[in-house]
Amino acid sequence: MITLTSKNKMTALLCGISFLNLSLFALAGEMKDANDTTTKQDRIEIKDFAFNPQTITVKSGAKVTWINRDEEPHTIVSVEKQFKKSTALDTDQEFTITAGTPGTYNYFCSVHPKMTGIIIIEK
Ligand SMILES: [Cu+2]
Repeated sequence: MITLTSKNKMTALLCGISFLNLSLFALAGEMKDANDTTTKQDRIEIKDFAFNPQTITVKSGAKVTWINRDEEPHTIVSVEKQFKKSTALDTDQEFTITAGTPGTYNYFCSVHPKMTGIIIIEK
């Protein structure tokens, strides 16, 4: 049985702290990795009542993600109902679809129908 002297307690505490730091580093590393994978995704930012980029070309099977950077809610609705429409996206909320059959997909925001965008899906 080991009795903790105050020096030992300090060492134990320091070990605890460095362990915590290590896990924080590990966590930060994982978060960075996660960000790296998201940058590989095709992202469309919704800002100032517009889709940016307005036209995007992606490969079939790729994920397309919209993120709302406005304070207003926006939706993503396929003109010809080629994909499931989104719910109203709040600020910083995302919506992702997987690009399917190659073709041209027009979409708009049902809250502000003047907001339109195009996804071109290639093979
Ligand atoms: Cu909108």
